[in-house]
Amino acid sequence: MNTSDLLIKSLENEGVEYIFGIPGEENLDFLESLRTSKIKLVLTRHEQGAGFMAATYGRLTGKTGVCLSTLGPGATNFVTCASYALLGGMPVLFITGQKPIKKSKQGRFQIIDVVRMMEPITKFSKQVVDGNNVPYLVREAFRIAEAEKPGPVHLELPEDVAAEEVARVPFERTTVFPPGASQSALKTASEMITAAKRPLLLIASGANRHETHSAVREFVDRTGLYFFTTQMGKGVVDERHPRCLGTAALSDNDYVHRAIDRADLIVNVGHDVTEKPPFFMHEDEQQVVHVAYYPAQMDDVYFPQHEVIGCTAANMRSLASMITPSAKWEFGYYERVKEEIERHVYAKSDSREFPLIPQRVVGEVREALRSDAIISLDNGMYKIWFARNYKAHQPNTVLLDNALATMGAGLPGAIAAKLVRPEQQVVAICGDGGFMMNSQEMETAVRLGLNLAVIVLRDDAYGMIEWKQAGLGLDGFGLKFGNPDFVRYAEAYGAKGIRITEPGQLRDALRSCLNGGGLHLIEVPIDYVENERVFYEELAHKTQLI
Ligand SMILES: Cc1ncc(C[n+]2csc(CCOP(=O)(O)OP(=O)(O)O)c2C)c(N)n1
Repeated sequence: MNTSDLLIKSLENEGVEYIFGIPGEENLDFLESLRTSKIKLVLTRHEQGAGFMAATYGRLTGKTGVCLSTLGPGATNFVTCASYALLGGMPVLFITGQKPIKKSKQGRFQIIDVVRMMEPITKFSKQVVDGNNVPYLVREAFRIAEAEKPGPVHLELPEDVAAEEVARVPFERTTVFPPGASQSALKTASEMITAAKRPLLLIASGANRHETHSAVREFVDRTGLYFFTTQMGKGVVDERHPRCLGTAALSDNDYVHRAIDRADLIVNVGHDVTEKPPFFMHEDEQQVVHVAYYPAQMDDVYFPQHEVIGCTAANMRSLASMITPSAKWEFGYYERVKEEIERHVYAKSDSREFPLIPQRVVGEVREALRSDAIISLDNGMYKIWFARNYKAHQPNTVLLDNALATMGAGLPGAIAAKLVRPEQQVVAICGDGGFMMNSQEMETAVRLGLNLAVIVLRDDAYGMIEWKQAGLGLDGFGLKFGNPDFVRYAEAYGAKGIRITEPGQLRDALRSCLNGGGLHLIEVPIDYVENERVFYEELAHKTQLI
């Protein structure tokens, strides 16, 4: 047995099902060991796609996703997806190759210090210098990746070490149960919540992990609190819930912020400051109780006055049992805000305008999909509209990145989601800019025979930046581009291409694509005229409405 065999055995021992990636010549020993393993190789068309897929696997399963690249240029392609996993809290192991470290005839060809490159963007980055270290290095890497806050880890396997004979066995996998908070921390929190006049619950990304959602749902039901979510906390509790105030897709000044501004105490479950702020804390305005696996990072916009740290599910259950709904709580104002949200935020989802406006796109997508369908969003203007207007019914059914907020992850994320959840409908939703950053992964999806729909929202521009440019009163410049014919582009990959030409077609096309098998690209012309009308004009006047 050589080191590569032992590494593969160790990965099997950890329960790894897939390795996403692109091998180079430095990985050939590893590839040979993988050939006879039960782990499946998902060959991708760019290392970035592989990293996004592995991260999404980790996000959906809680188990470490694994991806592979060669040294130098393959490894540098991992930088964006490692950063995505780091900020987004997704467990991933990045394995990279390297030239022989003991004796090499290639000078410095292709060599950069990958271990150091990965250090600031992973939780753990090590070179395997001796095959005998593989059992502990793999165990340590998986433990660190999966521990809260989950994230990326990196192992570099040099070519000569990969080929060395070894005689070790993998370490057993162990489970570490995180402790709950102390009784006094829980007691203080429950007293603060009970004593508040208008407590409000914020559900954030950390509550979308480890089955925490059932504890959060119990908390909502037992206490009767109103709640809202961050973008990455969508779906922890069904957004059709009568006390759901929706998602803080903007950091301030939306309808939901009327409720936030009136709250004298916010119970903030699973939030960390890598997510774009769902609201800005201001001194003396309200108190925040931070409930999470790990302590809050203090920031100018986030400085909770009390923290309940440790197993979030256990802590939420304890809090629910300690809090008796108080007769002093006043939720009448939240009720009115909720009515306004239902009236204004979801307005125009039946608009007949064409090109479609974002509200109509969101409306048709929601109508077409089952409750457990997964949407995987890329980054662009439509992400704000989906975060704000799309009601998620189940946990982890809206995969979006509100942490690194990188473009290019929508399609790879959808591919991984379909592999992990083959029974669920999966749709990638991308802008024409973000889609073209990793559109080559359509070939991967076709080769894997996945039934996926990819919606490409076409505005022939980097629309989100146009919106910001206009908001600053600047002239339009530098953000328009041309596009391929998306229908023919899809066909060139062996996928089906559809162009939407009127309202209503998107919903029907989506339904038939998801019943029909195979990969479908749906080009949807979008008009972002509503950005300015809603986000600049309507919201500027909304205070008069409530
Ligand atoms: C990799 C990367 N590059 C640049 C950005 C900055 N950025 C954020 S949104 C955006 C425009 C996205 O355009 P598109 O995908 O066409 O979606 P649209 O906003 O037009 O709906 C850009 C350039 C980013 N977030 N990620």
